[in-house]
Amino acid sequence: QHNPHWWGNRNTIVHLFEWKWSDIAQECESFLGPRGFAGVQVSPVNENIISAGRPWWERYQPISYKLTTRSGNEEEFGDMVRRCNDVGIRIYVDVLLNHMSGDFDGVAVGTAGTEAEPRKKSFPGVPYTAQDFHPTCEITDWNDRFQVQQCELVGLKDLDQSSDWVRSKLIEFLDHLIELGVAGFRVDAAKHMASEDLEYIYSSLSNLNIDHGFPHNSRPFIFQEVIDHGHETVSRDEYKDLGAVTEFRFSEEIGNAFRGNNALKWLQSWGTGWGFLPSGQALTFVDNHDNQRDAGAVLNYKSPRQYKMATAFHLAYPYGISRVMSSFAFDDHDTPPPQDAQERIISPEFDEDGACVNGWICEHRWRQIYAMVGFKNAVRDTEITGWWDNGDNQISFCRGNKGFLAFNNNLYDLSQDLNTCLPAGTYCDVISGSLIDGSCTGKSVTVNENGYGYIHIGSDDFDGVLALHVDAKV
Ligand code: AAO
Repeated sequence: QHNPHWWGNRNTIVHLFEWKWSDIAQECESFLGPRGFAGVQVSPVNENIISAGRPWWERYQPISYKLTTRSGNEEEFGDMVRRCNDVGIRIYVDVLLNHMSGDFDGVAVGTAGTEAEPRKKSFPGVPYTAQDFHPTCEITDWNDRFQVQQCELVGLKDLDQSSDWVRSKLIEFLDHLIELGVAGFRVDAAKHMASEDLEYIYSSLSNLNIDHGFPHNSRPFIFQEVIDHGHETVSRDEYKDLGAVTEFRFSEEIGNAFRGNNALKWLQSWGTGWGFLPSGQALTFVDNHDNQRDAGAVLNYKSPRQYKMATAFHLAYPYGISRVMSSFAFDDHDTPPPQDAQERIISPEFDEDGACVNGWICEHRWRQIYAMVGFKNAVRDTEITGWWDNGDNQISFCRGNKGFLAFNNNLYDLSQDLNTCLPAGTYCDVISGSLIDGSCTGKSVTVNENGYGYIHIGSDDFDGVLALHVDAKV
């Protein structure tokens, strides 16, 4: 279940973290479709506990499988899926199969009005009772398989996926989403469930809904959140044959490189050469909604110059199933998404350049990022050729004869003739501008008969990357 079921030459998933369904439907039609995105990962869809201050993470504490959250209700969800599929954008849902909510004093009320008593492991909205859960224990040793898979991840009531009842409820929930037209699932906390149980669940799912344009016998795309930095008892290898796996080493290493802790020249062997999973099994990202909140090597929108360079490399180098993060602004781990005085999530608003202005960051609407989504589509199925580097932090490479990229992460200029591998002509740099009415609004590069062009990236240029491709030829 490794096929993401993309349309045509599309290639990139965007995580519209905490967006409302009606806004995503609109975004599919007005932006994602026209810009050639392939799919959207959406926040959890089923009812969750209500936490004080409405932190984003309350959505990782389910109460029932009713499809009502702060993102919208079932009708709005169904409308979004249909409208996105109609313009070739697939929907992948973040699903919580590992657990229900954590402790709550007294009777908790969820986002659909369902009551539960998490402390007693009583969730009548499903229904689940204490016998559907593993006995309570705490994870203290992350290398103890029993604790990781049978104790409670941060105190969240841990479902027993070996039980027939739990399996049947999870399959019913996922099948309901398939019926509504989704293309697949991000499986939260997959490492905390036995792979045999997941295998049973995945293989029991319905085929994708042909009424939404999926071919007969299409299996749901599965990507599993398994954090494995290489020293874990429960490893990514137990899951990779069941579906794709989030490749956290990619995120960490790309952050290291573009923060300047590792020379860019080493990226020539990027991919499996770095110990990453085979390309078709790896779900790749510069940052995700968890590690963008951690201090460390991982880059996020708060370091925009490096972040855009890392994203350009991510989308230009042919490795992995790419996902771009689209965030809301945060100060700390618990910052809620943009919301009004009644704690309703608010819709993104855009300035004249299409950038988000009211608390949403919308990295996917940054020209340097959506232009690379277009680049990835334009060069699909080509190989890396013509690698060049200066022995340090200046690199360039071609994607067949369809695209060319150069990076300068040194504190001095890159200025020289380089092999772009492109047919002769003038190309717009899609990072500094666009091709509009036959001319470039940013830099342009003239390529000669031998495929060479003069490339300049000043150390104080706004962006440290330059990208050319055949769809932006003057
Ligand atoms: C909230 C409160 C808690 C409270 C709880 C229950 O914050 O204080 O106890 O409610 O009332 C999200 C939030 C949580 C939130 C939860 C529920 O992040 O703060 O708890 O919703 O509302 C592990 C799991 C991984 C998980 C990650 C957070 O393996 O699956 O923890 N991610 C998913 C989601 C996440 C969500 C949940 C799961 C729960 O993406 O958003 O939580 O549904 C090591 C381990 C990893 C482990 C990390 C934890 O990784 O290997 O397995 O992830 O630690 O930090 C280095 C190390 C590496 C380490 C890594 C950490 O690289 O080499 O080993 O750093 O980044």
